Amino acid sequence: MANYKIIFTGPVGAGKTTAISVLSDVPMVTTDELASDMTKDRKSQTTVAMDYGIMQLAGDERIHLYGTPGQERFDFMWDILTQGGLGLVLLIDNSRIEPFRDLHFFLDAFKDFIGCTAVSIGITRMDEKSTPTISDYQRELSALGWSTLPLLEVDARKKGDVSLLVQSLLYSLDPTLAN
Ligand SMILES: Nc1nc2c(ncn2[C@@H]2O[C@H](COP(=O)(O)OP(=O)(O)O)[C@@H](O)[C@H]2O)c(=O)[nH]1
Ligand SMILES: [Mg+2]
Repeated sequence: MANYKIIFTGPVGAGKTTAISVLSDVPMVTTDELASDMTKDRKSQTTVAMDYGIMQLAGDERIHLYGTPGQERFDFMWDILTQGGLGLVLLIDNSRIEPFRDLHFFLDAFKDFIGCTAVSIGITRMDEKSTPTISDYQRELSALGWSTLPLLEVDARKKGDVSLLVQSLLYSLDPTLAN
């Protein structure tokens, strides 16, 4: 049996828990607990440890999906979570005040991992706030020297959207993987 591992990251509220739950073929394991700090204004639950789900592919292949804790005070876990990972899915919440800042922060925080694997970027909540646009992100990524990264508008609640994001990650790693 072939087992792969993908890590989902991004700021609190970007849709990591939602994306993993819509993709997972088994009931998702989550460690969401009541938020005890400033994030409680944003939503009533936040991920303090991690999310975990499994995507069953054709044949015996499985992709294990791990979500990082959204809050930066849990960043000590990121190195552990990425070990053995095939690549990273970065979700950016377009409705936050400075989404480009989030983009820079996460690309920088995971640069060592991305450098030896791959990343695909999904911009969420564009239904709530339509700017910056995907073209704006494209320009920003080009300016940062990341012009060839897969970049998609996604709604984390829609399985088709997040599946495409995962497929584009697999495709960028190995065009024969993403069938
Ligand atoms: N309107 C809208 N809501 C979204 C979108 N993606 C996720 N959500 C919602 O945003 C909330 C936070 O998502 P969650 O998965 O908990 O974010 P996490 O903190 O990254 O794990 C949930 O209520 C989701 O249903 C999107 O593209 N548009
Ligand atoms: Mg979460």
